[in-house]
Amino acid sequence: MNKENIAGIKSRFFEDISNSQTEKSLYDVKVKYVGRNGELTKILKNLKNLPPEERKEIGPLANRARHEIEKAYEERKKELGERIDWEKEKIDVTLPGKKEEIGSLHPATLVYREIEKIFPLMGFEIVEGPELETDWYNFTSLNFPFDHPARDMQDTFWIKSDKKKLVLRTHTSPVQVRYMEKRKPPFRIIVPGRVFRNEATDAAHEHTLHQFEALVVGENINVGHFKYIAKLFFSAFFGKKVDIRLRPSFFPFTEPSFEFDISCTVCAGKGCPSCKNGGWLEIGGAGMVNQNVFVSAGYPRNRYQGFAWGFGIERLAMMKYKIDDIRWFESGDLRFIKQF
Ligand code: FA5
Repeated sequence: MNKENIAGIKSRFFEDISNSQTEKSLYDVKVKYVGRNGELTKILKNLKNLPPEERKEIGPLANRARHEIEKAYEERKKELGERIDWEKEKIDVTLPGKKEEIGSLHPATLVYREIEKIFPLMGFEIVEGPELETDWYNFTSLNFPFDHPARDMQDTFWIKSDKKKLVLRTHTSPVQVRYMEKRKPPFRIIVPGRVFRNEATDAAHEHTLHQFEALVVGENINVGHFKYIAKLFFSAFFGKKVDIRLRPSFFPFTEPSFEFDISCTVCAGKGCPSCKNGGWLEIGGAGMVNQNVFVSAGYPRNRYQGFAWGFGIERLAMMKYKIDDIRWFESGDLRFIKQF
């Protein structure tokens, strides 16, 4: 056992590790020299059998060699770890790509966007209001008397609350008073939004639906303005000339009140299955703002006049995209949504 042996072990070890290309073979080299039965380990184990003089000389050399070997092993291991494994990195450019699913807009959203595009061109501001409303804004400020059966017109989801009487708004009309409290006429606004009705659903009725309200107020606004704006909007929306028809109706917050129909967009008023042969399609309610509503908002009685309407967005989408059942809208059924 001598110094040359140790120097030889070291140089063979360094050669072996520089030839190792994987962590596994590197580890095998380490075991070969400093493992339990490794070449250097054997020398270290044998130190105790050496004469004291030799032990003094060989001991520090062998220990230093072990440290050097372990340190070199760690460095080489790190080096191999940082190397790019080209085998693993290879890509097969002939494989088909991953298909990205692209979503589509819900038909109610499409109608929203259309409304929000057309009305600003006619000088309308788009306004929003809360879906959870107080009894005051949803009913009382709109001239619904407390004990009047008119409140039953819109079956209501009442919310349990200690403070104010709260409802899921049954229409977009509460935004009328909310807006007028803050602004003075003249103005033109559109209020799109979600509303809720506690009613049995069928092909034409949902519990959760969308409406869009219009409110135009000034000193000389009349029914003619209403008819003109509505006709412009529907012609732009359907991309064809649309006629309109008003029928007498009742809403507590308008006087006079109308039901609003447009000529059938399928048969142009001649009569077909879409309009049940009547030639007209029902769109929503409208009327001249009742003076009591202006008073609720803090305006003087009889100073201003205005018109308002509330139309169903799903009903419009059904006409535009020929959808046969309103329940598709809230169904979450992708087969339906993907068609738009
Ligand atoms: C109203 O909601 C009034 N706020 C409209 C109004 C506004 C009148 C301003 C005058 C002035 P009505 O309950 O009729 O009215 O609803 C208006 C429209 O909303 C209906 O014509 C219909 O298009 C739609 N709508 C109402 N209830 C449902 C429902 N359950 N499912 C689908 N659409 C509905």
